[in-house]
Amino acid sequence: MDDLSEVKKALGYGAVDRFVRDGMRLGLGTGSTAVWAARRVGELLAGGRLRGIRAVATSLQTELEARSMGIPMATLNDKGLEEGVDLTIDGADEVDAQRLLIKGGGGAMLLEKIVAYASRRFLVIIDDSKLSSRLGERFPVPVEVVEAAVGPVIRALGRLGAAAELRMGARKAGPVVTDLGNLLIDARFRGPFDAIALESELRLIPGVLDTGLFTRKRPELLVGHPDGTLDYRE
Ligand code: A5P
Repeated sequence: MDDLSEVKKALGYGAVDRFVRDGMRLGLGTGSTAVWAARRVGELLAGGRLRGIRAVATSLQTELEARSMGIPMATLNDKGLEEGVDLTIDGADEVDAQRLLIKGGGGAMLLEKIVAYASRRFLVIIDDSKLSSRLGERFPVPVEVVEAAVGPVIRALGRLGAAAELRMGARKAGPVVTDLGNLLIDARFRGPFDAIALESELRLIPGVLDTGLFTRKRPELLVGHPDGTLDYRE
């Protein structure tokens, strides 16, 4: 299995088949890997092999995909979800040996973090290219900001040693606007950083809503390899 999209599909399907059970409240992640988990849930529900699911989407992408498959959708504000969700299945951009994450390549990290942190179990599904010896070595840290704070936040990130730039749309003029109506700044740090301290520091900058650093909830991992095997790390 050398096609990366086949590995992603195996991860999404494998995660659902191993961990999703009747009656669960589920968080459905965002991106080209997590979308396969939503598709598998939809397929099992349609075939009557899974029942009683209520799902919370982490993005418009996932919401549309899940609704098109007939998955019953809810929000964390709904009756019956006062305790959050049982399990969230989501992807990531980088995962280090301590299971600290960079997410937000798809710009959905704020909602992803809200749902992940409201989950009893948080399962991250990644192909093995996402395993990182130093967080930030390949992906910038995404920072979601209100529009009025773009300039000040870019300058504050510069003072912290990052090359920061506003994320621009592809096939859309101007910047990417998130599902929550905000803008994104990608911050590329040249050297190693303390992700836990950096997450806290960035959130203190006025106008920053959240970042793609996930350091407060260590996920379970399902790692996919090019030969098709999946490796579960608790
Ligand atoms: C979305 O904002 C991200 O956090 C995704 O979960 C992450 O970028 C992984 O996406 P892929 O599975 O498409 O690589």
